[in-house]
Amino acid sequence: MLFQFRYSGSAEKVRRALRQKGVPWNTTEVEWFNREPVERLTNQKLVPVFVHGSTVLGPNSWSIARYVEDHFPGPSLFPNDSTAQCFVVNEYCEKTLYTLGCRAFMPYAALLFGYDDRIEADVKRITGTSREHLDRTLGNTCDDWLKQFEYLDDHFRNRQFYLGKELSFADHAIYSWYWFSVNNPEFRDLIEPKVPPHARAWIDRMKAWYYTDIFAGYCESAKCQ
Ligand SMILES: N[C@@H](CCC(=O)N[C@@H](CS)C(=O)NCC(=O)O)C(=O)O
Repeated sequence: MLFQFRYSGSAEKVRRALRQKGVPWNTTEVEWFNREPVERLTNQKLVPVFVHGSTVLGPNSWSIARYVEDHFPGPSLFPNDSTAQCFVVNEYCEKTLYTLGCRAFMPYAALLFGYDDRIEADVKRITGTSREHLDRTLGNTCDDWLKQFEYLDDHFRNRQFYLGKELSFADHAIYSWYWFSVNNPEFRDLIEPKVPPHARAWIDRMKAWYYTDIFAGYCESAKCQ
């Protein structure tokens, strides 16, 4: 069972890891303003949390991925001895790309969470600034994302996936924060025409392999088997 916000980039990483391992799963959707199900279980308010039998993991997508790798058969999330490489990439994603993702997505959050006075405080806590400022500086956020793609574009010129020929958790880690960002339609319209071609091709491959549409319902285990 995966406790998630369906729009969370960290939850998307976990869904993709489960999908790669061929593990069927169920989800419990946690409401932004009522986190009781996850609090009851873990005494804290963040997702993703993964429950397998009596094991409760999270809120940390890396530790969930490690557990899934060790407890289920199926293609490795860390092929060819790449655990350390994937770890380093994931750390970069959880800092740099997470920050950019929140700047891109949070101006749109109220529309998804439902408007509530508490949203301003949450946006401030998570991004350090106001929704209005994030909206006004969405173009800068787009430029900062494109800077990440400058190197990645070159990297993907001759590689199908981050490590080369094989899909790994590094792909899920990078892609999931891009996916999170472009769930804000205004941000998507800004960045999509500008993503350089090799990065674009990689995004399209990631998207074709697995896609969570947060507006048309989200991944159910049935769809992922
Ligand atoms: N960053 C952790 C997960 C913990 C976390 O930051 N969770 C975010 C989901 S994107 C969250 O629950 N945010 C809600 C909040 O800050 O109120 C990971 O590596 O997976």
